[in-house]
Amino acid sequence: MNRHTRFNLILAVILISAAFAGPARSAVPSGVRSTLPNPLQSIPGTTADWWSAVQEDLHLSGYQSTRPMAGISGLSLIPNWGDEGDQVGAEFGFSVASAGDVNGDGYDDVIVGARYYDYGQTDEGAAAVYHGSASGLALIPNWMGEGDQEYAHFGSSVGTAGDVNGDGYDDVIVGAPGYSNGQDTEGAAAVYHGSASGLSIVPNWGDEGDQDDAVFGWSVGTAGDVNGDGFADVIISAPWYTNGQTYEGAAAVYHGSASGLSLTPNWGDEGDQEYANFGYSVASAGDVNGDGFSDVIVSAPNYDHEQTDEGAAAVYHGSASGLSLAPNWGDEGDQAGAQFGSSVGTAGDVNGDGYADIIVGARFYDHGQTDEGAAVVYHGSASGLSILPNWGDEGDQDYAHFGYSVGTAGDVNGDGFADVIVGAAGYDNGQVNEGAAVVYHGSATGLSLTINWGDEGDQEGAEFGHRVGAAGDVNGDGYSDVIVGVPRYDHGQTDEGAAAVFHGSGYYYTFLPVVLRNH
Ligand SMILES: [Ca+2]
Ligand SMILES: [Ca+2]
Ligand SMILES: [Ca+2]
Ligand SMILES: [Ca+2]
Repeated sequence: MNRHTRFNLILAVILISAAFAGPARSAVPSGVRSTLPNPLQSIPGTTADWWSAVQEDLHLSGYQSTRPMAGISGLSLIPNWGDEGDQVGAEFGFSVASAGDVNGDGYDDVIVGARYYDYGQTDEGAAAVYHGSASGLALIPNWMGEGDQEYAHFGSSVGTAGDVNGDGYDDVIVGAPGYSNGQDTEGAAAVYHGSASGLSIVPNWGDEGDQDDAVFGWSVGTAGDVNGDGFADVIISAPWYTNGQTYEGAAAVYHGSASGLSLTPNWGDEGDQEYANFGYSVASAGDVNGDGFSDVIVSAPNYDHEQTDEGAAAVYHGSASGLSLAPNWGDEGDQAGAQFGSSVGTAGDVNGDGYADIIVGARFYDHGQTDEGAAVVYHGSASGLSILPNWGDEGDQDYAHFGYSVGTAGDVNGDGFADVIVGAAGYDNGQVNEGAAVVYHGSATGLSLTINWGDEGDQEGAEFGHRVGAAGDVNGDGYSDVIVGVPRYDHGQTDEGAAAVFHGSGYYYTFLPVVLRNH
């Protein structure tokens, strides 16, 4: 990373409240299906230890390959792009996401957060955006923003905001949950508009938690277009918000318009239970009921309903007037301490029926192994999401924390069915807590029962897969790409962190890499 721009927050506002009707229904399924094996060994022709093979051996701090390297249909087996924090303890890659297409050139761009980055202020945090091109992502950031306040932790969460002002350029959103401006650790979030030349240097919109320890901005992202007005909306959480119950948590949605996001929330809900941490993970759910309005998903991983900290997730449907005031769907972990909802997201449309599906992680789920973790997918329909999961998988290793991160992968193999990606930040396979990420392909009958792609951190404590997500299509070849965060990666600096992007494809590749050097 390098390049520095200033970050100043626009002010204030409050979180709306409404009742969070505790979701009901069944649980994480009793782990059918495959395991989290040695992902690399399950794929023919794999070269393990990608990072040492590609990055360390080439002594690169950033690199970009012009062609997919060895691989099979779907994602490349080694990264096509990577960058590092280059600062001790920066934790670059703590958050990663598609930035959408911020400069409107037809190539999707990515955003990476480094929550403890210092550049004038200790642990102010930073976020960096890299533009896509026919040859893949830029070697150095095209844009960078910082917290400019000690311990603001800017970049703890990042995401595309969608196109909130409808100008044809996607916008980005960044959370700074440690930000203080009148209230200690109230937290803040900022949105930057895209343009033909890229993102604005200064934020175009911002809001704060306005309550001590609310930690507003912990989770941020596009909400899709919940009211169908053609402008994208955003969702932001404050999982330690208190309004009757200590640290119940809250989430808020702001509608877009030709002039940008609303200055006050258009929708909000709360956990209504002490320490539920409602809003720990928030995301667009896609359009799960196919009515043309985007829906959202919000989790409360410490929600109790017969089991302590079993966790819950709730989905709210969009409409011409915005999101429903009460959840239209919900489910729970049904196991003490499972933390169902530790991560949530749209799964895309994994079975191609025209209804978006969702994915939920439960990082401490046990089913044979302690804290192995699990992830489950629910299919959408005209009446909304399935009551029971349609797919699930588990870590099958003590403390693997499978489901630590979850999300759509886009369509990495171009078969018309969306695929999903799951991170297991605590996975061990030679190195303790190296972490792993795996992808499952969609089909007319839903997700694959076995893993179609996987990779590992190959360094003790690297936590590969701490965050995972679709990268969009960064090289414009028609196949979706994915991004993986490795926030504890060391390569010259302890815990500097790294991020890696893998390109999708519909072919079998046997090319040797062509690498452009950064230094
Ligand atoms: Ca672009
Ligand atoms: Ca825009
Ligand atoms: Ca909908
Ligand atoms: Ca579907």
